[in-house]
Amino acid sequence: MPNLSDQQINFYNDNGYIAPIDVLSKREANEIRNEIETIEKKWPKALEGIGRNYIHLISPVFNKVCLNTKILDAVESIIGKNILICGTTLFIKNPNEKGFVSFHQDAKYIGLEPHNWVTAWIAVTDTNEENGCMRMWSGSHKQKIKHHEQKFDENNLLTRGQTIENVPIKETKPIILKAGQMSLHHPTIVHGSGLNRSNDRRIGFVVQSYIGSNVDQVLGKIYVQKARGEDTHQFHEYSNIPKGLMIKEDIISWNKAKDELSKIFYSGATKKGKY
Ligand SMILES: O=C(O)CCC(=O)C(=O)O
Repeated sequence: MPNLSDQQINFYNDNGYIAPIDVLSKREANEIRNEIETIEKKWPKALEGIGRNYIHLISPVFNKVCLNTKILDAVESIIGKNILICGTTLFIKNPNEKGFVSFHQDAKYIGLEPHNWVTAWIAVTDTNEENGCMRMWSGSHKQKIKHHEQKFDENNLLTRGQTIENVPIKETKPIILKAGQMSLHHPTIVHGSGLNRSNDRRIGFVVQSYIGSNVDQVLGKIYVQKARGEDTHQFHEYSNIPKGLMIKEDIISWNKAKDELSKIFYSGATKKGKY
C-alpha cells in the first residue's frame, strides 16, 4: 500500500527528492554493516570496483532489504504498484580517504527509459554534512538532462567522473539521515556529495533503482527481481535469489550481471577508476 502522504508526494514532485523516511531499525542497519564487513574480511577484493554493485544477488541480508515493505510502500507512492529491482550499489566513504561524488543526474548514464523509476538511498550509518552526505539541487529534476564533463578523478565514486559544472552549492540541500532512514530521489535531479571528514565510515546501500515494469534498459542489459505487482512488459531477464552468502552458483550470476553493468557504466570511458 502506498504510504507517502500527499504532502510528501508534493514535496517530491516539487523538489525531486524526499527524506528522511524511517525504514529500518538501528539493529537492521547494523546487521547490514556487519554483512559488509564480514564480506570485506573473508573476501577482501569482492566489493571493490564493479563489485560494489548487485550485492543483493550474493547476500540474503541485502536481498531482504530490497523487499522491505516500508521501502516498497514509499516507492509505490511514486512509481506505482508494478515494481522491479534493477540494481543495487554500495556507496562507502571511508575516513581518511578522499572519496566524493561529483554532481550528476543518474538518468544521464543509466539507460533506464522512461523515467518511471526512483532511487532509494538507505543509510547504513548516520550520514550528515561532516561525513559527506548527498546534496540535492532542489527542483533541478524539472530541467533537461545537462551536459556532463568526463572529469576522471581516482577519488570520484562515479565510474567515469561524470560532472555537471557550476552547480550553485549554496542552493543544494544536505540529505541528513540517521542509520535506518532513507531518501528517495528522481532520475533527473542534480546531486552529489563531498568528503567524509569524520572518524567513521559513511555507508549508503542504494537500490539503483526501483523501476516500474514499463521501464526498459536502452543502453545494455540488466538483471531484475520482482519486488511487487506484475511484470507487465517483461523487458528484462530475471536474476537468481541468493540462497546464502557468496554461494558458488550465485557468484556465477553475480559475475554475469556485473559484466553487463560494466558495459553500461564504462561505455565510452577512456579510463577505469577504482570504484
Ligand atoms: O552516496 C553518495 O554520496 C551519492 C550516491 C548517488 O549518487 C546516488 O545514489 O545516485
